[in-house]
Amino acid sequence: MLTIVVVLAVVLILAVLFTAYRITTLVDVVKKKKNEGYSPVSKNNGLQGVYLVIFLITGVALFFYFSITESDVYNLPIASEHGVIVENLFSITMWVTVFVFIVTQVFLFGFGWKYRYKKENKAAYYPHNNTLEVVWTFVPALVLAWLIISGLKQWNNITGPVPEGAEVVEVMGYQYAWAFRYPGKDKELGNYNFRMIDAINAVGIDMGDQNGYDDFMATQLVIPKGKPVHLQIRGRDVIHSVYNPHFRIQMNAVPGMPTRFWFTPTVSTAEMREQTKNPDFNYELVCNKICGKGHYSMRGIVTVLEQDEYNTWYQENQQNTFLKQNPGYLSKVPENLKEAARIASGIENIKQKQQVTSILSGFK
Ligand SMILES: [Cu+2]
Repeated sequence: MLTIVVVLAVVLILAVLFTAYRITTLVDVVKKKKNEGYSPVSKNNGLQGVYLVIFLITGVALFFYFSITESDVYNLPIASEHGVIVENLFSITMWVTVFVFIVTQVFLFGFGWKYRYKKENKAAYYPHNNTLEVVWTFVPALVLAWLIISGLKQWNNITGPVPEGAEVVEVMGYQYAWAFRYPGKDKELGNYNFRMIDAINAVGIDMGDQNGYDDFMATQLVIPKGKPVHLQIRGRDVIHSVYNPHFRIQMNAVPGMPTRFWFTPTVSTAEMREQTKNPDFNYELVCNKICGKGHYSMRGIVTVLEQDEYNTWYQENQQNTFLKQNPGYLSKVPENLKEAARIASGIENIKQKQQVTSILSGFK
């Protein structure tokens, strides 16, 4: 009962308000008809039309001015194979959108000026045009489909099957740094287990998996030139993003959902230093997600080496396996794998051991 009363009251109040509004409008119309100088728009209507045109011309001029003067900032030299294709896709998309942008802005602001209120103007009645409908549905649909399909092709390529012999590196983003894990001598990354993550075991190397005993960690991403590099990406706390503009690469690092892609660097750090005439140049691996208050400090360094330099670097670093650096973690290795872990990690030198056993057996 109460609900009905409330609803009725609301309806009645609305009806009263509406009637009052109608009456005032009608009174206004009657009053204004008597007033000859009446205009439905404000006095500076013409001036506002001119403002629109000034805004259009200044906006478009500044858009081109900044695009041209700042082009060095966003047209960084390309340093990967697929970067050339990405750049091409980007340019085509850019030109298509620039064209559409200019045309729509001219219509938007130009028509605002052209069709500004004039007493003698009368609106034309133009309700429908089939040809126009078909053209502005199909042309954008075709252009967008083509842009998306050509982008998808490239996406499928870099996230698709990895070419044989690719270098594998695990990249772990966390608040606020990157951790890099290399597969070590066996070129096979060990499993990980998020329960194993702690202050030292940054990526959570699973001590139950034999492939992980020779894995080693690096403070920067070192990769060879001219060889496919497969990045296996993880996030530890929030979403981060692996980004480098020179390689034209970017991929989110998502907790609980490993991501990956592969690419082939084509310009070494040394070559890029020459090309940019900057002896301090370094490729950067930056986080492209605002991931927290320390986001700015997620600036990693990527070093691209010639293949032989890379081999030397790898051989030197594969001695420093995670387990050898942190032998305390041996206690987490299952009993039956401890011997294998000691040997694979280099804690125990297998050759020395063989020598000792053969010498000992000689005494028998
Ligand atoms: Cu981050």
